[in-house]
Amino acid sequence: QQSRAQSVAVLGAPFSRGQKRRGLEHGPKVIREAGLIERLSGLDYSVHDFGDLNFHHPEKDEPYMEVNSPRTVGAANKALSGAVSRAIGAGHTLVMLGGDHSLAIGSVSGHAQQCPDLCLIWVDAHADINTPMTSPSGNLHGQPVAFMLKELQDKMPALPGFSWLKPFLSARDLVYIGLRDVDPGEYHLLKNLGVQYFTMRDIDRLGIQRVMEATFDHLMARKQRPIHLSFDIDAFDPSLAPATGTPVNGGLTYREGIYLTEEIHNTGLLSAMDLVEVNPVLGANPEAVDATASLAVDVIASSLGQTREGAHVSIDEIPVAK
Ligand code: HAR
Ligand code: MN
Ligand code: MN
Ligand code: MN
Repeated sequence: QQSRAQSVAVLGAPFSRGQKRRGLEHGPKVIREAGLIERLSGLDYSVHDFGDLNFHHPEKDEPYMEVNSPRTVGAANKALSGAVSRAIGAGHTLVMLGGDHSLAIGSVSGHAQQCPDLCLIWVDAHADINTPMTSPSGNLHGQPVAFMLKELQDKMPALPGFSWLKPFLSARDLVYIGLRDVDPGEYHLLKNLGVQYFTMRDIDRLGIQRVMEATFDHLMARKQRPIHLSFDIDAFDPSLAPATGTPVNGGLTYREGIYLTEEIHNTGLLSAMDLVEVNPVLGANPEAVDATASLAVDVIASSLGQTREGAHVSIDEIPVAK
């Protein structure tokens, strides 16, 4: 346990075209301003801030079928995938700051390039597994998981902007936690593929401790493997994370969220994580934005070893009195 990687890479992805509202492109900035780098440095890591990616937006990007901005989202994720793959290949534990959740396509695929046996823990109010044909909104941030799954290959149209991507993940290598707003097509897919998921109702029934035990039992049954944690801030209750685009009542408490991330750290297997959907433009006031950004920092720090118990920086002995 506690096999702590010595270096963390932080990569900002100021991108919002996986959905229709403005503001998510400022996510990385407000999460940094909430003190992320200082907090991680305090955990005994060498922190490499890779800055923010500079996304090139194609000028004309007509919807394809009902899907909005496919070329823009595809190109951004291709760039992100390469950057994530390089950072993980260089030995860093990767933290990706979104941006909208369509960015998980690039983040998880880049991670999988280096770690083909990774597993994915998706913490979210939403399942984000719509295909372009089942999506009620046409927004790609509601679809990233569908692009990853091998089992859905023949359900996916050839979207412009995505020819670089091959599905790379099996449904059995994925666990959801926090679901409470699942579309009919998504529910069908989850059941049909036999995906392991824990809704907020399951957390009510079992408690977060047993949910985490069952998550690791499911993913590590055959062998230990690297974890990708994709954390959508809207998994939290909107009272804690108000500055986000699709809040849903009845979300994770602060303590459930922190317990979840502490347990992920305790596996010693976290290899990369996303923190997405922090939208400072949608906070009702500056306090709402600060609360959401500071919660994001707590989630990241806890995933990387900040504990409520203490001792996240080890000292050798108590200084003697002078
Ligand atoms: N399920 C809906 C759709 O596909 C809304 C999901 C998007 N919201 C998110 N993703 N924040 O987690 O459009
Ligand atoms: Mn999401
Ligand atoms: Mn969500
Ligand atoms: Mn402390």
